[in-house]
Amino acid sequence: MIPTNTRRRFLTGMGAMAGAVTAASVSRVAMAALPEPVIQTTADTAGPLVPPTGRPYNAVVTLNGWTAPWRMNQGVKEFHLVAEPVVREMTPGFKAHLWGYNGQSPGPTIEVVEGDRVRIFVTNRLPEHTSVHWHGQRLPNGMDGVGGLTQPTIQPGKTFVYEFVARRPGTFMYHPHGDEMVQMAMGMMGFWVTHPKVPHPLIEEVDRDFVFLLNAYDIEPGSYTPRIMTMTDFNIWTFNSRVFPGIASMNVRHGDKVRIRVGNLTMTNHPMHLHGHEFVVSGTDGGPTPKGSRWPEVSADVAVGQMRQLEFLADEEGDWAFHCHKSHHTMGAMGHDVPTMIGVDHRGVARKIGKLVPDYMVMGERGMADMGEMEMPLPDNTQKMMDGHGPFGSLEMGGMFTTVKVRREQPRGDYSDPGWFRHPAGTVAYEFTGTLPEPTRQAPARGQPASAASPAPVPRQDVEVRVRKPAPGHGGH
Ligand SMILES: [Cu+2]
Repeated sequence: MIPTNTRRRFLTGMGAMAGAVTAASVSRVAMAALPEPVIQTTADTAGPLVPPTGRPYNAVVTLNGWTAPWRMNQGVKEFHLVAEPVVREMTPGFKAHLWGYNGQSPGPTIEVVEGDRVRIFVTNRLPEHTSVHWHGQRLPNGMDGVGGLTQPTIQPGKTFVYEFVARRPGTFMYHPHGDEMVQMAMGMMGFWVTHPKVPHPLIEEVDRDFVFLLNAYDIEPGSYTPRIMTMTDFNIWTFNSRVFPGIASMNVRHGDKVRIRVGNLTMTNHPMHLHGHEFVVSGTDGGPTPKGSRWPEVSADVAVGQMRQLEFLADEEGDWAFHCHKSHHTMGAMGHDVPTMIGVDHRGVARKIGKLVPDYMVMGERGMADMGEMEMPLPDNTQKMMDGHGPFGSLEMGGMFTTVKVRREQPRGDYSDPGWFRHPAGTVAYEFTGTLPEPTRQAPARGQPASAASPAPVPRQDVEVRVRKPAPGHGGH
């Protein structure tokens, strides 16, 4: 493991970041060498990396990530990626030992302009070989990064150079194509955005452009390193290797056009769902979608290996949930072989077991919502299940979940978190405190449709709970 405290803290603000890409500050000797790799030491969301030179564009913001600085070297944009073991804080109190690039997992977002000639140095500090595949790019075959097929793999300690022109504007990603099952299970991936060179008929200019990757890990409670052989039963579901409440909110100004670019490098699909607004899928990793193919949605499935651009007008104020609609993917670490206990009253049993096992607790007899509230002893370094809290209490979310915060007072270009929404008086769901009438239970008269029956009240019956009892025949024990 590379100790993070020995690393220079390169990035203290946008000024420092801009400095790293100013060619004038690089000496002639340094120009002949590789660009110095820039290492990120936090999982915070860095602001947009406004290009100091070249064509201006509206820079993207990577959720709980950052954008790789570059240097211009005789007309070529040079980047330096370092594949290495990293310690990733997935949420405060829970760290994972992953593999990534330049200090974090995922690696830095690479952001360029259509037509840019790009040179990427990749140094391998992993204990095994790797390669980098530039997912979705048009490029010479030998730059495609498939170890064994288009190049020899990059051995530990070696540096390879990839060079190509970013021909197609759009939404891309990068990941290894050498021992990729292990290396992606360990967190090796990153985002890539190519902005159009000139206004494009199918690529709208937006005010805010957020990017992140979907990833999943299998980390035993109390441990640090993902199990790499897991194929389907992951327990940590993340946006950019973060779990809610560790995932940053997407903070926008009321009336902003917003684009959210999502790529999926997990082993299953994720229906991404936005509250309070409708979006269109304006593009995929294959390019912008034709206008005639766009229809309003509030959920869009992102299948394995796919990328989607979701675009909408943020015209409703509030804190709007944005999450995977598979409920298991928003609730966090748990065993799934827990029996369903809803409706089973086992208080008496719990008291008896509690005398023998003081920490014993009953789970799930009224549903699982209690999990979000309770203080349960957990091993160190464990993602708490359903740990997120909001202004009205526990959110019972702990995975692929965040919010889009839409505010009138959010300044243009300001990405800072405005805090929780203050709802105007009379606009929050409230408790009804009057008396409840007895429910009317309809019994259709014989030979009559239910709608025609007079609403004769039916006496209330308690719900029957069937409890499986042990079969007889154990008398001999
Ligand atoms: Cu999901």
